[in-house]
Amino acid sequence: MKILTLLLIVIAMIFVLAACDNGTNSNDDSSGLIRVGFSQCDLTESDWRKANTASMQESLSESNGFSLTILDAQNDPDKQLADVRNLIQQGFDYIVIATVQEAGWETVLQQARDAEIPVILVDRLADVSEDLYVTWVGANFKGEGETAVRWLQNFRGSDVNAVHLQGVMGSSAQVGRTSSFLEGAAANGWTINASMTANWDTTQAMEIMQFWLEQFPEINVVYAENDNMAYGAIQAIEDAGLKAGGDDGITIISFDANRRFLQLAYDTGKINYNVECNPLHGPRVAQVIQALERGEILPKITYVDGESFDWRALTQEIIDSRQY
Ligand code: GYE
Repeated sequence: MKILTLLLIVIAMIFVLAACDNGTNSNDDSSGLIRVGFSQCDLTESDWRKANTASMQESLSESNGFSLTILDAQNDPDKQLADVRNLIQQGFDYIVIATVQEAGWETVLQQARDAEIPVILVDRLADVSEDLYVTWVGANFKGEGETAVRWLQNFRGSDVNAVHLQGVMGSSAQVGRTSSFLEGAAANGWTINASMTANWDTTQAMEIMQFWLEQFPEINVVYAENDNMAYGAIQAIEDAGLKAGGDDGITIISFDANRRFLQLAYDTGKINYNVECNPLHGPRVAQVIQALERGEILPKITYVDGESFDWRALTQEIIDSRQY
């Protein structure tokens, strides 16, 4: 009789233990770390992106209580969707995404919601209903473009005969910076001879600029949507025996304000105006996750501020103080 009673107790205990572990929550992390899956649009696309990734790794570290997994979409929108589905299947506690493109996210973000995994958008937006992500941390790209347009108005007035190097088409930074430039050109009667994507890349920008310099000999402005493309345009301009920047060269407008390009502007004047876009999103994302862990409700948008730099106002002290 005693054996039967003992057996019944053991069976009962097995059922009780099974009920405690619902088995579906693969978020259980024995280390007690918060598991974060980060889908980065492209690890190597630009100086800005490398700084952005490093910031995420530094903030979402084990010493800060996180276990971070980063997947590189290599600027392939389809791969990024597959990467995020992979993160959903692995049952991360949070999924962070810097989208390659704003379009195409409705289905996969609904799958994340169905899996009860909060999604945080960083840097780039997704064209979906707001209930599919917890919050977005990034810069006001349209505002950045408006800042550049205002400076160009002051510097050149109506005398703008431009070419326009765009980032990856459909990415939030490209969408915002492009729309402001097109609106500014229309309002000021500026000529934009051509707009084309160089995918944030120096070599692609140099090749496109070489072609444009042959097609449009009167170019006096390059509007480049990031530093790496501005640098490619400068190389093409100088290879053609022309002057980039300064008071009397082809005016170069850029975005991101990475340290090494501010140094170039300070040393040589080759980038006339640079609008900062802060890539150091790691601390903000860590704060967002910790707030969510405390059950706090967050605003849908958290803009990060940036400065802008006229080459004539730069100092070595400003450059040395830059974090990226
Ligand atoms: O300007 C570019 C990067 O989304 C703000 O992407 C970011 C942009 C940045 O590759 O350099």
